[in-house]
Amino acid sequence: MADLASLTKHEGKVPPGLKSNYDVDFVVHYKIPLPATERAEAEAAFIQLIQALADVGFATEVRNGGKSSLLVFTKIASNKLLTSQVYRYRVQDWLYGVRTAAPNQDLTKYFDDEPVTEAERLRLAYLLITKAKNEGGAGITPKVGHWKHVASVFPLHDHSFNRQWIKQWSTKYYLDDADLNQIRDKFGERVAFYFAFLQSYFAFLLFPAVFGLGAWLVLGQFSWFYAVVNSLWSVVFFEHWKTKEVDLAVQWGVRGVSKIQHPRPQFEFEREAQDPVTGEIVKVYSPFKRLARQLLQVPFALACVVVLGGLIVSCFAIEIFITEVYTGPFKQYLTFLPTVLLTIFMPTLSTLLTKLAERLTAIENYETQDAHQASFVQKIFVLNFITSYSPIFLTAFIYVPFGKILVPYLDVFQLTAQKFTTEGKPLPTKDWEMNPDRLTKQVIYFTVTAQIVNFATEVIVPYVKRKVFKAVEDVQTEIAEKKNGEDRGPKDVPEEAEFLSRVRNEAQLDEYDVTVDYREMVIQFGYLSLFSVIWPLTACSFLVNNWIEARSDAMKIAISSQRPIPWRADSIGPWLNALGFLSWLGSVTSAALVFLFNRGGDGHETSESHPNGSPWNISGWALLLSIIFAEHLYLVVQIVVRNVVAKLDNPGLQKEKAERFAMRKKVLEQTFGDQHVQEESSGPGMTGGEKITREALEEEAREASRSVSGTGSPEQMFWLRQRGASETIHIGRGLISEVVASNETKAQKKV
Ligand SMILES: [Ca+2]
Repeated sequence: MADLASLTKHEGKVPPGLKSNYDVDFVVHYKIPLPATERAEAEAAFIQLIQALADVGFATEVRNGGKSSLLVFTKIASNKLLTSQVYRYRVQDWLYGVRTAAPNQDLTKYFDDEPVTEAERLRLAYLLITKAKNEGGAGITPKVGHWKHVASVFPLHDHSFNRQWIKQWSTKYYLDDADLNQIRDKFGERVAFYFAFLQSYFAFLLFPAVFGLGAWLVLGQFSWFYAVVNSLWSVVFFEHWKTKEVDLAVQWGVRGVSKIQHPRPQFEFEREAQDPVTGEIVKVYSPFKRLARQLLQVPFALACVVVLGGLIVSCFAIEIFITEVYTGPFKQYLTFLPTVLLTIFMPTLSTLLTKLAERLTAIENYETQDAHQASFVQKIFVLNFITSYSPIFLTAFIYVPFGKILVPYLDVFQLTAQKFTTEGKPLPTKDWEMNPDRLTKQVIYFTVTAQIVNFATEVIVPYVKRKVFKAVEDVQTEIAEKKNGEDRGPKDVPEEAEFLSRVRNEAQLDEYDVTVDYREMVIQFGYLSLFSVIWPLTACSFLVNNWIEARSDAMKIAISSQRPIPWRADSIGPWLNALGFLSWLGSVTSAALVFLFNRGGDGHETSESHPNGSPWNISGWALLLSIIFAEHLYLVVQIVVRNVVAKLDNPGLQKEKAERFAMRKKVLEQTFGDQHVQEESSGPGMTGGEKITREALEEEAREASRSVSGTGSPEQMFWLRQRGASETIHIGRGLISEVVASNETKAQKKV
């Protein structure tokens, strides 16, 4: 903990860059619906929003958000409320075993020893905004149900930090612990874990990169020696990361936080029942019903295989026909046909299936965010597994060994094409011969070209898109201004104008989703583990790519995303399983590839032993492979069964859970007195002292305004424009009617 304290010490003072954030904790981006009919409802919801925020102890200020929206700035109004919240959550951490020592009862001394970090403050503020009302929060769920007009709730970027961060990283070869700790302090452990994983993986890639280069020069492709070493490396990396993950969690003081679950607001319970052990009222949803819904994952996986697999197989077949059989006119153009088909259909189908995966996960109705996320990640992994690896599987295990039998069936294309030609003449074709370079070329495509394409779609495309949108918008505004002869931009107070335009900009950015980045890296690891025996230089390509990846992901967070909410995490979560699975599958595919493509024994394939598309060459190894596959199939079944069984709570575990719950409740009661009996409920005010009410907060704000009147710092002035929730509501309603009215006049002008 000494480490943690020293890290957080300097956070107590506000660094100069943060000053420009006007002490804002969170910004609520509130969209105003344009139809005048919805005005009353939007206004009512806005009033409820401000009231809900004020009730849990937030000071609020409202400003014009541009593009018919409002920006509601919030900050935890009093230091007392903040420290009480922090203290409460730290006690909870201790009860869950996340902290080894109980927080000191002497609060002043305690917060001197271990000050509140920025990430901690933001996390607690966010929980206070989003937690359900009966759990002491404001119950605001962005985009969901009653709060559908709340587009997002986001913290503001610390721009001076971001600038320094990007500058620092782009001039460094290697990221050390201090760099990761910085990420952790600013963006929370969840994001820090991603970068820690990326860094570990990058460091581990050095070995296969050097070894791969050597193998490529000396051993050639499909060397059994390379396969064995590569499989061993995968296992060592996986096991190393498992230990490293625990080590980091301990260092960061978050070991076990995954046990503290955040309830999902969308969870629907069947009934409320009394817990037999604790007597607590708990929300119940039948685990068997859930299991039945979880079983829908099987048809989902099958649908993915059929839809995506079907598309890939068709494009694959068309490609082989055009490039390897067809010899007629326009061949050079037709070669692009499968690529065009894939680029059109693949993203569309992937998006559709991802939506379906989201839907399925939602109806599985999980109680907690973590369980929901884990289940979603599982489905995403299945989807990406198929799209990423099936083309190579097809070539290696279908095209090469069975080509001689299957390719003649591609005459289907010839017959189809013949119907459309006027003469009905057969298409010019040649006898098929297997293309021995096909497999290698494919692997190079996925491990080099596709990585570059990924980089472009991840960083460059969104950047250009935003620039273009902005330019178009500027032109539109200019035209509108000329036409109407009036200034349509929001009228800001000059000293705030720059700040507000920056916030409006941040409100338009995407939310950062660390899942996307994990997916990219885990899938990449799969190529190395599964297929690098085909092309041993794979790791060299990844080494270069991942150096850039870490920097471009940092830029993605700093420039093109809203600042992430600093969630905690004690591991990379469900991706660990995916990693273990790929590392294991790698040993199977590598062995199969070596058996199939290299039977020379000395690592140098000879032309007569190399498979050439005729299955008659397959003999002994087929038997061996069947045995390996059968044995591994057994392992897969075992893992699936184990997971299913583990999901069904058994009575012993339930009892233990209930007893722990009772213990925590008792300690909390003793610590916080009678008024806060429920463990998770933590309204403002505690330790039996005076209760923090909205009136008291407003009074505090008024008093502060008297003392600074007109001479305060920009921050103080910012928060004093609207004194108390009622003024925020008043101004906000005014802004809403302005927007609705200007929309109406615009509509009339058009008519
Ligand atoms: Ca990335």
